[in-house]
Amino acid sequence: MATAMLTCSCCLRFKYSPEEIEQRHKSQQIDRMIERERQSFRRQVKLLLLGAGESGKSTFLKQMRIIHGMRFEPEAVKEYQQTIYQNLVRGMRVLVDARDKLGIPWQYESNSEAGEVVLRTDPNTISEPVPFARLSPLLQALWDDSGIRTAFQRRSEYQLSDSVEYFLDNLHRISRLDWVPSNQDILHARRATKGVVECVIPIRGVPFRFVDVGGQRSQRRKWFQRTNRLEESRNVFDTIVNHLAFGNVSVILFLNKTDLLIAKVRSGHTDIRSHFPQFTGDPRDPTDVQTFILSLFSSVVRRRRRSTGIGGREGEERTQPLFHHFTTAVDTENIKVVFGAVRDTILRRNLEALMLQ
Ligand SMILES: Nc1nc2c(ncn2[C@@H]2O[C@H](COP(=O)(O)OP(=O)(O)OP(=O)(O)O)[C@@H](O)[C@H]2O)c(=O)[nH]1
Ligand SMILES: [Mg+2]
Repeated sequence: MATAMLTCSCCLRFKYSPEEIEQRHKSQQIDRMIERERQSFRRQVKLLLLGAGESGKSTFLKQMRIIHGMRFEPEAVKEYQQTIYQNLVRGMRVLVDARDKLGIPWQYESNSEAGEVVLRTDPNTISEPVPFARLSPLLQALWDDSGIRTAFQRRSEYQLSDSVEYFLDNLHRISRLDWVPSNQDILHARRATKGVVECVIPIRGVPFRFVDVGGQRSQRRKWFQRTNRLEESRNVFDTIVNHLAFGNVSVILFLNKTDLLIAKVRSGHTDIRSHFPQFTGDPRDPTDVQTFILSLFSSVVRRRRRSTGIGGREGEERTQPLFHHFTTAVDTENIKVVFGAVRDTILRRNLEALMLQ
């Protein structure tokens, strides 16, 4: 067999014209390219980011870009800048409205007028540095008012975007006419994902295809009336992990917003037992609360997941371990460490699967 493949070039000279040789060469090149593509497609890792709205899926994807050295294009940075101005105006409108509805008095009565101005401002009209800089002294005065701060502390009683505090604390810097959003600012920028966003990042020579699926908004509104965000997330996880279509898929659970959870538990403003009376640990101990939350999620895994054959016989029914990580998606160092572990596991399994083929 090996001898049949040893085509000597002197024979070719007699059999084929130079054009034919050139064509054969080209055709071989194309074959090799197709094979390379096929190999790369086989090795491709597809990562679906699923979860409730506002849980941090797009933020995780932004981190993937940052960590793997993919810069944000100037146009994208400009869009984030506009989003951040709007996040700030919207956030303050929610706070002013909440202060009023909760009946919290102003610290300085003069801020009542500033509140009115902000309520009358359409966030969509504030997308450029100059109009934003004009409005920002009012935003600052309001943020400094203890009435607004009290309303902010009671944010669990209404819906306020998680990044509002970060942006208001950085208002002075953001109001400068020459301000350009940093990576940290971009990570906090909040814009709901519409539809599906895909992004391929080569990692250690393997293409990772990240698919970011926007949270289901229509259902979310329904959920707000009867559940809290944690329950909403658990419902989404239940649907995914027990879904037939995902029987063969590895699931990694990211319990995100660890920074906010720790701050909340330590602040003493809320008590997990008011939502989950079955909690028996110390409500002021973040580790106790995290262990409990993890058990809430692992307890919904009903389906015996189908083994892919790795570490077990092909088609054998067995429960796959549930990998989990507590994450803070806005913290690049944290995501670097977590993703490093996830990446190594995925690449190892990928290699094992290829060797079994
Ligand atoms: N403090 C903190 N904020 C976070 C964290 N993860 C995400 N956020 C913020 O939470 C908000 C929502 O995050 P997104 O990434 O837009 O959420 P999503 O899951 O893509 O939401 P949809 O697109 O609506 O499905 C953004 O303002 C983020 O900056 C986190 O770990 N800690
Ligand atoms: Mg999103």
